[in-house]
Amino acid sequence: MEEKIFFDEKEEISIDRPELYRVYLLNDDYTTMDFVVYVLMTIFDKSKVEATAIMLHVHKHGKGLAGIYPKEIAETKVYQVESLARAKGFPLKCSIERND
Ligand code: TYC
Repeated sequence: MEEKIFFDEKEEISIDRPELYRVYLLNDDYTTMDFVVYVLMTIFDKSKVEATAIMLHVHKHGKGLAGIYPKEIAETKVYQVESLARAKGFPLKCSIERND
């Protein structure tokens, strides 16, 4: 997304802003609450209090926002979550949505 910023009539610069994507965690019946809190703290840099609140929101409502990032970083977060979960035998999944 390119945005032009005008300082006065003569001066003009262009800034490239990356498109941002929301990474959601999805609920399931098998991943433990402790593991979801651990994922939110280590991969999404949440405090224990924030991570617990997000995990409980996902548990109750089906999905919850873990973070908002440029596309490549969002995709990397999903890869990190899902491969760590798989390695531990959990079916935890994420989804990504453009943050319009
Ligand atoms: N529903 C899971 C349980 O009862 C906990 C859970 C929370 C799983 C959030 C996934 O993204 C998730 N153990």
